Amino acid sequence: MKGQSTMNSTVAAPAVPTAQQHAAGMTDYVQAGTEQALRLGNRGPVRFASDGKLHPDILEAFREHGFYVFEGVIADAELDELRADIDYLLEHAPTAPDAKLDKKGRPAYGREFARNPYLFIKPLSDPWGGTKALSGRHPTKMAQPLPPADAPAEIVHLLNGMCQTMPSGLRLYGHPHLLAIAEAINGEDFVPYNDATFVKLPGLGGSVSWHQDGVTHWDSPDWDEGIHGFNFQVQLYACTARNCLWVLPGTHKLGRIDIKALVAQNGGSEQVSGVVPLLCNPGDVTIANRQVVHGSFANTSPDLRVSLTFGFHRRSSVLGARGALSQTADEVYDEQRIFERSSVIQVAIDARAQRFPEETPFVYKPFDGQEDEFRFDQVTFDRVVRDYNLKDLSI
Ligand SMILES: O=C(O)CCC(=O)C(=O)O
Repeated sequence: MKGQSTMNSTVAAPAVPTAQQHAAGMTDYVQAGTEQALRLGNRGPVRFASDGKLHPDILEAFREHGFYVFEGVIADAELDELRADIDYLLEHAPTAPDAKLDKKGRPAYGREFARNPYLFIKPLSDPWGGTKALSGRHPTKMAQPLPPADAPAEIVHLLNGMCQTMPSGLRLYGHPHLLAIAEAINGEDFVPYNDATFVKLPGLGGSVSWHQDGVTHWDSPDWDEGIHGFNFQVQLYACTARNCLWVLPGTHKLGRIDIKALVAQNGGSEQVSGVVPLLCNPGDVTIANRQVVHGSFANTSPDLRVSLTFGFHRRSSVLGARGALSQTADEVYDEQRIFERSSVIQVAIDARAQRFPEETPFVYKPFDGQEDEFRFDQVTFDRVVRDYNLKDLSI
């Protein structure tokens, strides 16, 4: 139905913008958000204090705003390996969600994995906004500009399972600075959450509607700002205000936010006020509290964004919790489940040590003394890493 008829008038539904109109409509918003983001002062290189722990100033800024941008974390050589592995996955993707072949007629990559490595969407669409998907945590819909006439019917939006689909992804999972950050935030016995790589193709990439990530612990008597953990995003390309993730600073401390009301107060516009873009150069890494309100717009810019996104929790948030999001409610995260999923970190540390022998490996305390049982080789990969994401610890 195009418009809503009343006794005296017809109210036209908002016109669907073309990609060019959508991009033009973001110009002022992008500029204001960029200026505000750069004023916050929560960005810089990873720094450690004299005790070897993450610098307390960084933790304080993260706790205040709910996110932080670490500059220049991933060295160029490692970035090249990550980009090459992503290119391989995109090059060998099935031509459609259920297709068996890739665009060159070869068997599509990854059909042997229990969880499909690829999630497809329609170009410039918002797959989750206003739906019940993912526990209904995206209550409003973003604008879905008209894709160009020659756009493919479906494009890759997410890549799942970087520890098994990308050798460089497994090694990244063992990065000593990233794991030191996870330890500083969630304690020595920190545990993994999940991973998903957002691919925002130039002029085609979809949006992620405003949401908070956590779904299980909002009413917990132990609720606090860190109970739903945090996510890293490792950025393989520059993130501009037009293609990047935006967050509403400080909202991780406020409990569950009424996102419908937030958008309604904004006249129904997706361009919510007060949110800021996570501007990055290639090799920068962001952390975002999973409770902070965040989202991203349809990518009507000419720039590709690839964000390897993976999170960590406090062990206490997960132990005894039931499955949510990608996991089913009949799963209970007991000691064994946590041990098995966490052992991927230990294998990743060893895979990394074999590739970068000059680096000092991270010591993951829950596996201190058990390293030899988790040395990276094909047998261990098949035992520990293959289909590891069936055991994600989503809350
Ligand atoms: O990177 C994006 O565009 C969305 C990321 C996101 O929503 C998330 O990690 O929960």
